[in-house]
Amino acid sequence: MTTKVDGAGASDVDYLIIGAGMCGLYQLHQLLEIGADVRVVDANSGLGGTWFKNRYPGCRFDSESYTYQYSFSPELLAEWDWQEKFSAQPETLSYLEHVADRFDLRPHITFDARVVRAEWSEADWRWTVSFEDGSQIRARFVLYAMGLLSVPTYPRVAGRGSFGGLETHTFDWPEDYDVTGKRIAVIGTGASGVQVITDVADKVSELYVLQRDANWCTPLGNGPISEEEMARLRASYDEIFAWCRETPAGFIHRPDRTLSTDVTREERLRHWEELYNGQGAGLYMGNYRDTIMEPGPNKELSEFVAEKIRQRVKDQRVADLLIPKDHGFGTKRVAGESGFYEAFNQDNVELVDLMAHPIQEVTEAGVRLDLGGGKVRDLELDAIVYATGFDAVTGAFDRIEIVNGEGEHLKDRWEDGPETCLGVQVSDFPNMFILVGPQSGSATANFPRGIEDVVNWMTETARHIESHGIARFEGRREAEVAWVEHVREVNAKLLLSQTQSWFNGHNINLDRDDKPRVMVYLGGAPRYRRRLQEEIDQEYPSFVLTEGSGPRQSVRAGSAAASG
Ligand code: N01
Repeated sequence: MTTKVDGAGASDVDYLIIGAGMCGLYQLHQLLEIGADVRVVDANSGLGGTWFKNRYPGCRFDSESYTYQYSFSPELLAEWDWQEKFSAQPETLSYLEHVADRFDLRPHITFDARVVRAEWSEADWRWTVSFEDGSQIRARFVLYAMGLLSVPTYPRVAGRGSFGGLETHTFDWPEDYDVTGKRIAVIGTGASGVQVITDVADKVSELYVLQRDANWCTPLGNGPISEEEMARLRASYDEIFAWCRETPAGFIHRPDRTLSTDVTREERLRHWEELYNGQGAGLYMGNYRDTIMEPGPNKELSEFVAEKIRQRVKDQRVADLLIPKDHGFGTKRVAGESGFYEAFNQDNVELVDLMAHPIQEVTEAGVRLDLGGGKVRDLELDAIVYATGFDAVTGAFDRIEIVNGEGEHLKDRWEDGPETCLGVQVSDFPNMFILVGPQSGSATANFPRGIEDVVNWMTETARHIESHGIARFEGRREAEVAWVEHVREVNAKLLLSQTQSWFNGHNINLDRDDKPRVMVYLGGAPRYRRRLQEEIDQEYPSFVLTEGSGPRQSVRAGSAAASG
């Protein structure tokens, strides 16, 4: 199937995938299936991406397990039993390892291979990809599958790095670290912080939760999956995947077409009570749709959840601090929790309000808080855990020098925010495909569901490339401008686009300015899938495809053979 390009310079490989996480593994499998010449490289020493790295206590996903798996293989679906409704990191990693073994993917993956530079040559239409150790691979096409959340960020506080005990980001948690009896501070109460805090609270001697802004959390409703339940789920996989294909975020939860104002307050509250006590992200994703679009309904829902926090936390001063004041419920990603609020009822757990008492510095013994008026408080600790999030979406791209034929760096191009052609390419960066990145529908969906859409599109596109002898594939600038505008318009309909979170490119831990960026696509997975399919059906009108074997032909092909 693979047509080797016989241009000026030979390639080491036709398709180079960067990242051996959930997306990269599936793309590898699909390209092997069509007989493509493909290799995966990953900076880590093992596969799994997010699930390889995040080993902090309590790490799990908040998608229902049976929706967080590949759907492409009936045999795989038949043989894998999920143990918990919301699988923890070790089980998810085992699943991905099983997939790699079952489909014999490992021989095609190179580990410990951190990409530092990728440079496009106009002379022979190849990417030269350079690694940290100085080695290089030349590829016709480079496919980026590096994850949205693979570059951790740390607070810019004095003394960081000088602490004598364990000082770690959740992303880099040392798996063999035993928290029993330790004095620990966790900085940050996003999804990662909430999980680690809940998990360690009853094991440590002292737990200090250092919170800047509070985040909304709802009960996850986790529990074991019995054999009978597993059999029932397995028998329903076709319907489950078909249903997830039609929900905006690829979850089993789907926004209700009913408006909250269409029902009585009594009915609303009853419905919210059911959703709160149900499973997963129902209150967030399966609610009356105006609750995430209109400030009034959102306020009422926020008050409902705030009251739950007041009921669950004994000390009302603490409860009040745990109720977000800067954003409404569901206008940032809501974290699933399993006893997070009850942890604050324990004597060994203290919530520290960083808004009132900011961190002055990290010392050799722990964290020094600024109490104001020249007073300080020293927290003596064994471990400091930064649950402070990521340089999300574009961070992994920024870490690589990606240079086009004009010598332009992608990082510079994206300085004021990323611009992509349908989330899969960037104009002037030919033969570079983005599988997971900005403005892609894969990014905000239940991940396996979202990436299947993009990988399936990429695989069809690779088929087209090979069968039509395409040497160069490049997003059109006008299509890019139109896509960014579309994403901006669609996103604006949701309150999510108005808050300060990684969804909108905010991260004040970074040195760059904190203005909002069009990072993610909130138009929903079905719409995104249809948009990508249109490209296939209409022979890629948003892209310039050049047939031939290399630049010499392109002179002629530029007008004659370029399709679309
Ligand atoms: O990161 P975050 P995360 N000083 O950015 C605080 C996925 N995920 O790793 O709100 C003090 O959400 C920051 O405070 P504030 C999921 O997609 C999924 O928790 O900015 N505090 C916030 O509390 C999620 O959205 C799962 O004021 C600082 C926290 O750190 C994404 O990962 C589980 C600070 C960062 O929260 C990221 O989640 C875990 C500073 N200088 C993660 N800087 C599941 O599927 C930041 N903070 C369940």
